[in-house]
Amino acid sequence: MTVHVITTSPFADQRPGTSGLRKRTTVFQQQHYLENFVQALLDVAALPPDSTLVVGGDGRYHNREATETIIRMAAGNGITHVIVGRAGLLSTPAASHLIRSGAHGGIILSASHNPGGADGDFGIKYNTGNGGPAPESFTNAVAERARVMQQYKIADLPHFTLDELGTHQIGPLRLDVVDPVVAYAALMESLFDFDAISGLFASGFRMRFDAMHAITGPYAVEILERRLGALSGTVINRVPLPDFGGGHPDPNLTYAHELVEELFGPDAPDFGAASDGDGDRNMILGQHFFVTPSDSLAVLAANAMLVPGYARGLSGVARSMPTSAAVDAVAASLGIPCFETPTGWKFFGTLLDAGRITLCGEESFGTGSDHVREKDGLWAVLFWLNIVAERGETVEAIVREHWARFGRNYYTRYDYEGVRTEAANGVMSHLRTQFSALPGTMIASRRVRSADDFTYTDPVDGSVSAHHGIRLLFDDGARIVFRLSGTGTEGATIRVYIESRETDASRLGMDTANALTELVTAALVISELPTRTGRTAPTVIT
Ligand code: VG1
Ligand code: CO
Repeated sequence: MTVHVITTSPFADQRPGTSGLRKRTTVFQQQHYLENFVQALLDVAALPPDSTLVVGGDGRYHNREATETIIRMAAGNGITHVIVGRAGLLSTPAASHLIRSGAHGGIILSASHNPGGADGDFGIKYNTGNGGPAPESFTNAVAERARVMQQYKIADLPHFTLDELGTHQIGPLRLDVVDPVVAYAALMESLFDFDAISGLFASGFRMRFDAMHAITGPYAVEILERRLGALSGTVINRVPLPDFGGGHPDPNLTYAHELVEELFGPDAPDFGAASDGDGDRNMILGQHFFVTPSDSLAVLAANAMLVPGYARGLSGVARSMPTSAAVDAVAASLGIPCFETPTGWKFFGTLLDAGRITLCGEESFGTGSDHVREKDGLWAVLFWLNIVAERGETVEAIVREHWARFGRNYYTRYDYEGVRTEAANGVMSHLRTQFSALPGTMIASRRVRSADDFTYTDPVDGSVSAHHGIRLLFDDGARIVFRLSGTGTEGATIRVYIESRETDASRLGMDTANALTELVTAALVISELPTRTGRTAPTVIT
């Protein structure tokens, strides 16, 4: 095997964001661009020569070429064993599971919920041996390394294919091509009561799952239709496509509109769900009913004892800072700790590894547990199905009963996408100038308790991470949070998160928009967002 050492020069923009490096596909297709970043990942990972690396991605445009390049570079860097999903495909949670089953790390190709295709986005990230996204200390080191990259190593391997399952010896490299679904499906069977869920479907329970032409199609068909007996056709948009059929593979009320129309239409199924580009997000719908992701996390925590994999109870829970405090109320009633972390799954890793939490989630349609180290879309869907099967109640009834018991956190998120970067930064700095003046003032008929920029100290390793969003906290539990997205590729995206807490039984059934009108107005006034950005309405409201 010949190893070529290729001379290159650094790119100035290779700094990972919330979840790896995401750029336009055309940026990744520049000569040496992917290679430079992969070399930086491998340099920082510094895996010993006999290590095993998992490689796979969500199947978007450029996935296969990038996978083959990474395999050649892994060999060129002395790695002797690579596990890859057939055709280079692996959902993010399935990749996490494979890494945890004995590999030393993994490279995941995905821009997740971002659109794909030749004129869409591409992405790449590194997961460490625990199966989770590399921590900030790692991603910062990668950015530093990429900034000075002068050469990368790539092996001249004999011809190989990603389409034939099995172990292939390619020069010094052992390449295991695995079915992307098998190990993951077995993991799901070990956690959930498949008999109970099959019984639910056998009784006539109807479901629709929208795979959005992304990676979860084959997983959902195998698990929901083949193993659990859901009607054939339950999974729609089931064929993964390199451009996701031109859609935006983000399972929310705006982009999963086909599913939403059906669940809110006549003769709606009992249950609806969708996942994103790489399979780690989930949206849960009941008949004519939307479950906010923050509520979903709280409901899973409150009902975990009904599910075999969690029947022993939860050690603790965690949520990202902008996620509503609905789960906090459940944790308090269970008498378990509840942690608040910055946005991005990488911050849950230490807590999960230390056994301090069992469940965690984000408001951005992400929920997960200690079964892997990524959020997991289908896992959340199965968790819900298991609860519905056990309780024999509708999704809506389960959520309403939850509110009656724990109170309700009204919650909405406004996204302003593609804002000019200077305007977005202007909004954030204008808010910062008000930190000392705001506390004690009355806004939206509530008293401001504090205004700050969220800084996190990891309770396990003590690492500190700053600037994770501006918080206005009110005396009555309401909150307004402003953040700039770290996953977009075009200009800036401002996210405004608004929440109010209600425990008065007569006020639990309000329309969310009505319940939050005053706070929304206040958020726009205080931030001067409309005048500074020229935006009169958000791109997406969740
Ligand atoms: C968004 C979400 C965040 C999530 C991240 C990755 O990040 O807000 O909660 O962890 O996407 O999700 P940001 O920085 O754009 O707000 V995924 O499914 O795109 O890997
Ligand atoms: Co995702």
